[in-house]
Amino acid sequence: MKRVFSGVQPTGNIHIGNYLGAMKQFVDLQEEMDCFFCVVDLHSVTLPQDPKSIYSHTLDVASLYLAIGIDPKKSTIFVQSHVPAHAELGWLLQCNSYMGELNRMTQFKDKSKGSESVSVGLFTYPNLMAADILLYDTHIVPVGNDQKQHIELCRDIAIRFNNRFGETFVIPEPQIKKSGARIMALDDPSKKMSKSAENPLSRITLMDSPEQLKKAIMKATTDSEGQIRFDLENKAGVSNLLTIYSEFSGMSISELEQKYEGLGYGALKKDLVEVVTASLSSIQQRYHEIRNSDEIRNILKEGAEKAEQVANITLRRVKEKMGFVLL
Ligand code: AQP
Repeated sequence: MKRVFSGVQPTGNIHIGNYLGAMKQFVDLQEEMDCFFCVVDLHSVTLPQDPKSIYSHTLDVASLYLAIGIDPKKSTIFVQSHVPAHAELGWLLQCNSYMGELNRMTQFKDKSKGSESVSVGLFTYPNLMAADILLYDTHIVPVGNDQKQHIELCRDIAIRFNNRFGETFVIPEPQIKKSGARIMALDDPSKKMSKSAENPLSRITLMDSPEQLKKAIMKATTDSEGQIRFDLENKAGVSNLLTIYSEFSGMSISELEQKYEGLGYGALKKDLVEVVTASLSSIQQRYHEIRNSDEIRNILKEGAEKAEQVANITLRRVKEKMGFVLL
């Protein structure tokens, strides 16, 4: 059976970009593959974080995994820092990768831009991410478009390691959706929707009330043309709204273009508010049932035990190949 690994950082409220680009795929994949879904808390401290916020967002993300339909009987749900092998393999992979290749990572350039002091962890983030993936002999990594470059680096590191030390790692493939893999910010469709963007109206989070999401959608940047058609280059804002609408409703973009022919942006936005509100309300209901129950901690404990068993076998194999004395 093929293996799947993916993770979400507890760096803020999960937005519809995280959901449509990555998490929604997790639910389908668990039916046919052996899935490991992680809350990647060690990644979240690569930028300064409030400890209270990491604590609560870690439990939020885990609860959302369940609320969107990930079944802990079918998939392994766990927290990265509960499995020490991630940090250990991360170090070994740092020693098997080069400054030059990490320097080319666009996420590092974007996230370090304008900061006076940048953590070493932000620079070596791709090594930890490679460790996350490679520890589980992962075949498929479902992610949004922004993680494509990191997965390519993970593959390069794994292939190089296999060539140097002999067959050790499974070489993973990214799974990036054709539509919805890069949901753009509502206030500025030239930027991707992000948890940490300053303007809360730039995103819709899975926990937004109907009033909050209505405000963000009705204020979303469009253009002055007034025609509802998909054109990424010239109409990025409208195209983004059509993508979100299509992903939540299941209607194709061309069906939507026909439906709104001759109508204005107000009509499109008003209907989109309804579609998104309806989709999020069932997730929110289940989330509130789970978030404050004991169930979530038990699931994370079982998940960590299962993940650790698999991860430790891979880590031992790596250390053996590299010449470490094993007891
Ligand atoms: N805008 C997006 N559209 C589609 N997919 C997206 N993802 C992130 N943003 C979008 C995908 O969501 C998964 C989890 O992301 P992450 O927690 O690793 O965070 P990130 O990629 O660094 O982006 P965020 O959510 O905006 O967080 P911050 O603000 O902390 O950087 C990944 O599969 C990602 O591709």
